[in-house]
Amino acid sequence: MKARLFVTATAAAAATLLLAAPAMAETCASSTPSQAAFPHTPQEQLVPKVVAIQVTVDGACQLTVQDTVTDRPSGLIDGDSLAWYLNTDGNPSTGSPLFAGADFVVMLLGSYPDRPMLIPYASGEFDVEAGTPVARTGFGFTVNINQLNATPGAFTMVGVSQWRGIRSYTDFIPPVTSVQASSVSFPVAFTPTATPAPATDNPTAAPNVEKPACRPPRLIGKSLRAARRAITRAGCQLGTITRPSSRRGRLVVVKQRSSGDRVSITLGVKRHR
Ligand SMILES: [Ca+2]
Repeated sequence: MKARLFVTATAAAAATLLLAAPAMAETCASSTPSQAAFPHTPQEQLVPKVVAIQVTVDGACQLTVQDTVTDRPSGLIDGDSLAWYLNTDGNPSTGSPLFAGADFVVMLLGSYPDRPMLIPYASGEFDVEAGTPVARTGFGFTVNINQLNATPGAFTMVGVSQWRGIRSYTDFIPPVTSVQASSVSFPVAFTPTATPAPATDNPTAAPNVEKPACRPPRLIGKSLRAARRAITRAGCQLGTITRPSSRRGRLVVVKQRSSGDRVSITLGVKRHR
């Protein structure tokens, strides 16, 4: 898959650098609306190109990122791709060292133009297998902040576009000035919600606590992708993912634990007899 080629190209270099432990995610129930725009002059005067990125945070924890693209009136074609590398935990030392501490990348491929994928950074690479589809918005996407292990404050972002044309080229937003990509920054403000209080017998005692509809499904033996799907379907949130040090073989869930509506999982290598 092209996505794997593209995102693993950086993995070898990234893996040599030490990574700090991921920050604790905080839950967003409502966010402060904000907008940011990043106009861009491509490094090469070729068409098509991205001439701006718009970022919008609404009041309901939805983040929308959209490129303004010229000369692709019918959308992306096979061989084009747009990517947005997001540092969502406020920590440049977690995530991809080559993409300014990006903890996630969202990729929109010309070969799958209606299906942007949200891909987490884990164990030294962007883990395509753990990718989940998110909603497309024009040449961009909309995602819930709670899918991003977000810490309130500012996100940083590196935009990348690849174009298939007479001469194919890759363009970075902001322009690359060194071996590592630089990034733009925009506010993602929300007040983290406290852990829901324990349920009481009197349902009127805690009117502000929304009872999670989550009923944790059984995940043992499932692949990460299947587990992720089951967790979403059950109205739960995926918590921490613990991975084995060796990634040889097929990874399946070997342990799960729930806390509130979050289900954390431990992956292990599936043994064949
Ligand atoms: Ca980070």
